[in-house]
Amino acid sequence: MANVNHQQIKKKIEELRNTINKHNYSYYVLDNPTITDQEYDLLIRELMKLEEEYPSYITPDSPTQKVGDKPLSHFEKVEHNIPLLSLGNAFNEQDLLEFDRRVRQAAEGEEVQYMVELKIDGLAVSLIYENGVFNRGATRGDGTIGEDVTQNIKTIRSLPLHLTLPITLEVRGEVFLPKKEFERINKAREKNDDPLFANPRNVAAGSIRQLDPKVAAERALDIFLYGIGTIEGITVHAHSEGLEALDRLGLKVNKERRLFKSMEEVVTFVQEWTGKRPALPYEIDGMVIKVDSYKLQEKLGFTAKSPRWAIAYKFPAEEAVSVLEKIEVNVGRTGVITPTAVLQPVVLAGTTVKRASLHNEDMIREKGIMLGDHVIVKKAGDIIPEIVAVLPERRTGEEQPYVMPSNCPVCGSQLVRLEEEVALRCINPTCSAQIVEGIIHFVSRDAMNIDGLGEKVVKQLFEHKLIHSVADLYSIEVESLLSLERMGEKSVQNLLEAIEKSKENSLEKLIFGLGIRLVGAKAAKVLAQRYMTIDHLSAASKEEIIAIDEIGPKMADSIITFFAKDEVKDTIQRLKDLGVNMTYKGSLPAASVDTDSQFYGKTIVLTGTLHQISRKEAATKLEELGAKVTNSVTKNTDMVIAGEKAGSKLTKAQALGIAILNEKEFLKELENK
Ligand code: 3B8
Repeated sequence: MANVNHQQIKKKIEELRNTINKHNYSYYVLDNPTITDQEYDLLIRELMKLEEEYPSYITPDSPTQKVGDKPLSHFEKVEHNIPLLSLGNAFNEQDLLEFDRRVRQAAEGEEVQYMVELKIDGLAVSLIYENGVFNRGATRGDGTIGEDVTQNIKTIRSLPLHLTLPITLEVRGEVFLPKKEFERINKAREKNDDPLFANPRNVAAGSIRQLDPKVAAERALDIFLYGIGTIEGITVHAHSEGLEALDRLGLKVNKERRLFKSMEEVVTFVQEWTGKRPALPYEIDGMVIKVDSYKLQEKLGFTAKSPRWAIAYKFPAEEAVSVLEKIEVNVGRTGVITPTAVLQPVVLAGTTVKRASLHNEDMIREKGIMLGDHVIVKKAGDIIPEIVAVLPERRTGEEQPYVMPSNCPVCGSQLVRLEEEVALRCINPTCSAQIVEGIIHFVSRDAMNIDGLGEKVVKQLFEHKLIHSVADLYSIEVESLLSLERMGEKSVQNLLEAIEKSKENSLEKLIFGLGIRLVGAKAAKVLAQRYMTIDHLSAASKEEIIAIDEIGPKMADSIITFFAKDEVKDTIQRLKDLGVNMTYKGSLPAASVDTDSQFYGKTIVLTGTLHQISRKEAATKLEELGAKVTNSVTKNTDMVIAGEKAGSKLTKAQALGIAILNEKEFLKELENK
């Protein structure tokens, strides 16, 4: 009896899944809903209820598994079987014609067909389906090693968790965030006073790399698949056939693709899209042109980084016209005054732009910018928008010249322009803007890394006079934190724990956090390794500091000036008294050995005659790079460098499957290290 029941339930679950999958496909892939949202919700809820009651029937490919699993502690690294390369770029028609010429040379007079696709501005991923079931999703990473982001990929609604055929396949595609979704997320963040995201691409990349898949699930990510890594069970001869196969398997393939027989037609098509791009519901940053025939692709092959059979045509950076409403000035951590243009909002490359950096006073003068001007705004890559030029022909006479303030907008003290600098600075060390920015820097990730202490909370604490300097962070009390707006008991507890934990940081984080002018995170580490304690560092002479390889005279000067200040001495003493660690805890660099070298730590045998370099020289170089050079080939040998007439050692290495470099390859590696 119970058995029969179970059979029925299993069947019911399977039916529900099939129905939901069909609707998912219609809705997310075909963009053609077949039921209402309410009806869909009912189906999902029914399935969830059954699965909750009978958890043994939950399968990894159930549509309910798209809402986000438990958080992970880290991402596993995965090695791509076939590297995920990136594309070479073309910026104009000429670059495309040059590409065409090289392709035709390889084609030797045979007909060439080009597939032209939209270049989705997202993040490249590799997906594996085993016997038709989604098995793993990974980021591109460096092309060879990526991260396993299966849990997050699974939350993408348009991605089927199983294919229409039980085949095994590795497929590549681009995860992206639709423009509408980007706007929805940013609106919500604005309401919450959370910092806004810069563009959809960043949100997509950030969401895929979230350890908590619920975050990814909440952001309606989408995906287009555009290439096959490996496929078993289906034979395809051309890229266009491959895309059709992906389409039939239920995967989302972009429809705006076309095949052409000449590059002239390609150029026309690409130009058409330059104009049509803003109307798309997602962002593209160019077009991809691919040789269609796999045979010709194979013949063309690859360079070190990209295929020779494909190229990315990059659209010129998008520009828009706006009106400069006013110029705001901000005081940075080092007192530098930066003017920011406040613009009438305009949509640029899918995002609304309201501000643009003006960098400094010189730039305002050089461009002849006046308040109220119509200006051309450009977004260069991911970076903050910039004002390219003003449109003087649109002036009405109402525009006003802009004069930089002569006094600090925060503390009111007179601004100065230091020698050889374009920037105006507030040099009042007690200027509250600088203090606040300094504290924000101190708690930031590469510095003391105090979780839960963002810009907002720091400003709040400062405004409520709960902190005046970084040292105050370590004597802050529970009650004062609880008195702040939007600070619950849980967040206060977490914050105090994070502050406490930061006391244990290794010295380089403190050095960086102190915000010594010109000392970045990297220099901070070098200093920490050289001096081991803050006391040694603060007592160092300029000559001694300059003697360090990575540090120049300007930085040395800045370090000396910094530690000579009374308020710095004071702060360090207070931090020390409050229990903040002042010693270096990391590893020391093995006397100038580059651990990144591919020879580092390897056991290497040199054999045969080398022509460009003597055996002895080669051995010395290898040892300098951290290798151990030995005489005989054994199973412990990692690599054999074989010159001319290499004999039995080479044969043995081949038999043992040991990596072998010839002289040319070896010299090339030495150059690259
Ligand atoms: C080879 C082919 C990289 C890509 C490629 O929409 C390669 O094809 C690639 F090495 O990155 N963003 C596309 C897109 C990206 C790539 C591609 N096709 N449509 C994209």
